[in-house]
Amino acid sequence: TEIRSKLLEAFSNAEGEFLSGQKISDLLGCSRTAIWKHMEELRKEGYELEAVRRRGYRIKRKPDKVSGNEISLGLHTQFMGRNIHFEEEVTSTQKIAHKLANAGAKEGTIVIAEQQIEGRGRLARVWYSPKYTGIWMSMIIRPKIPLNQTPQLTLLTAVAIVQAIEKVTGLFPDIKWPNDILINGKKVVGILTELQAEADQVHSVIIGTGINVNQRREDFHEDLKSIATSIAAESGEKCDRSLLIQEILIHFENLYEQYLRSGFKPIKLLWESYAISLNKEIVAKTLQGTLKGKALGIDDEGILLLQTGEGKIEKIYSADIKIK
Ligand code: BTX
Repeated sequence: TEIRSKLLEAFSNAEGEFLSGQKISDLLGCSRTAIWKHMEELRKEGYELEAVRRRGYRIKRKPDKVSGNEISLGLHTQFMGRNIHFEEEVTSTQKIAHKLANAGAKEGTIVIAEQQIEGRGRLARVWYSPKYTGIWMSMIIRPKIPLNQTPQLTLLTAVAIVQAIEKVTGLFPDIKWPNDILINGKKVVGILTELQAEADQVHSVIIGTGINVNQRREDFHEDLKSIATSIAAESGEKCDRSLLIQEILIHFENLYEQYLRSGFKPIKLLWESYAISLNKEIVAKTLQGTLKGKALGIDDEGILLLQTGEGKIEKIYSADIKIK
């Protein structure tokens, strides 16, 4: 498998161009017969390969999977996704990420699965995560920021995902504070940010993202049909999940580095450009009760400001909101 990952790395660096058999065998330090065997294995796993006399090999298409190989091949990040923990089926990628974070996993480690059987949303709600059609991923990061700033990371993640979806699909998603991404008014993405922290020190932040990618409309549960959608259902085209993951990771990494350098201000501006709830009448359901008013915007911490009456502004830290 070490040869295998070196081989994929070589193809990744070649960016779709041909690699000669000689070059590969020099790089990997093994015979051309051995290389041919590895190429055969890749083909069996669903890679579409092309071999041309005198030019060599190239990968035409990756299989529609999200195991580590498909994500690593062509990934241009420094640290995001450089360690990938993949499992076919898990209870929840969040659970695994918490364990890995505890055990000292490096910043940028991601946990990804083809299916979750106990995928979860906020407040122990269920997140449907059916096999092969979505992106069920948790990212581990270790920012040195105060606890009260961590909600900003949810907003930053939302911006990264929207940018990635725009780039890969040409769709224009909207963000609904704090953690929903919608297309045509229906939810395609949910984000769950969890912390490992003590007193005022953040050890790790675990950002779970659930993205409906290739479900057909009829695949959604009866109770989700009216509120949820997928990228493919909206664009009419199947979407390459590993490509979308790569774009999310690179956009996230860029925004996150900017955030660590310059704070939340530049991210806030971007976030506002995608937000649909601003300056609208909304109903916010919080754990303390329901509030109605006009969403004025977010403050510099990422907290929603709700004007509930003449000169009265409430700060909303967490809620489900409905736009009237
Ligand atoms: P949330 O609490 O904002 O949203 C959960 C609500 O969304 C559910 O009550 C339901 O109404 C609706 N819902 C459930 N499944 C879906 C779906 N597939 N598409 C659209 N709407 C749905 C949002 O929580 C945060 C979700 C994070 C999911 C990721 S997946 C990877 C990681 N692992 C894990 O267990 N959770 C995160």
